[in-house]
Order: sequence, then C-alpha cells, then structure tokens
Amino acid sequence: MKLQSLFTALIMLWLNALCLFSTSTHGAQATVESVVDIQQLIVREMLPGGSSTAGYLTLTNHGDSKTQLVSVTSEAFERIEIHEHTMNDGMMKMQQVTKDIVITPHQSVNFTSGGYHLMMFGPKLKIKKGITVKVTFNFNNQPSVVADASVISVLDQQKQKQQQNHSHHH
Ligand SMILES: [Cu+2]
Repeated sequence: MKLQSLFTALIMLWLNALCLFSTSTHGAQATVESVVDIQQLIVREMLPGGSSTAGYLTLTNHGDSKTQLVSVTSEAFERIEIHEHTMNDGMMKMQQVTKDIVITPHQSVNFTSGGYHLMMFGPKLKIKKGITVKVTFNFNNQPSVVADASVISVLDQQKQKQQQNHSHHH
C-alpha cells in the first residue's frame, strides 16, 4: 500500500514535469511577448520558373529601447535577405542591406515597395496566391517573432502599394 502511493506520487511528479515542459515550449513558440509587432506581412506570388520573390511588412517597436532586426528566415524559403531600393542618379537600384535594421522605441519601419523589402530565394513549395507561409523575424534583444505572410498576386500588391502611397503623403 505504501509502495503504491509512492509510485502514484512519482507518476504525478512525472506528469507534472511533462506538463510544465510542454507548456514552456509552447509558450516559447507562440505566446512569449515580444515588444515588436509585425503587421501587414505579404509575399508576392511567384510565377512558374521564378527563383525569388519579395515580401513587405511593417515592423513596430512598442518597447522603450531600440531593437535590431538581425535576420529573417522561413521554412518555405532557402534564404531571405533584406534589400533596399535606392535612387542613384535618377536610377532605381536594389541592393542587399548588410547592417541590421534598427527600430527605435515606439517607432515603425515600413518594408514597402520602393524601400526596404524582403528578398526571398529558393521556394520550397509553390508560392501561389491565397496560401500563407510562416516567416520568423530574429532580433538582437527580443524573442523571435513568427508571423503569417499572405501570398498575394502582383496585381493585388500594386493596388496595396497605391493605397499605401496615398496614406503616406498626408
Ligand atoms: Cu530585392
């Protein structure tokens, strides 16, 4: 009888430990609060034969200290780079941003057509309109943020761009 209750106690301990373990891992993936918020994450649909596409979003730092975006990854792509468009002698040029993007406290950084954008290489699945892909954003001093990207058509993206341009020039 005594042995049996000891056994039960051990089982209870073990179940408790399992439970704690699983809630903590779930928490790390889904609910750890980051001060960084990602909005309007979209990825442009890929045409057959394409090797890369672009992603757009808005990053907001709700925290009281600055944070730096150090890398972006996704299981749907082999590699993601941060690019920017710059005007050079009236020519639009695209180049990789090699330094980390700094987001100052209570500020947003827009990744929008004509500015910063995500350049996504080596799709591992068909990146077509209507699907969502998970994208992970890694920061120097914040938990990583996983966001769902909606894949939209080039036409939809142009419409969105026009709307954004309107709201930017107020
Ligand atoms: Cu690019």
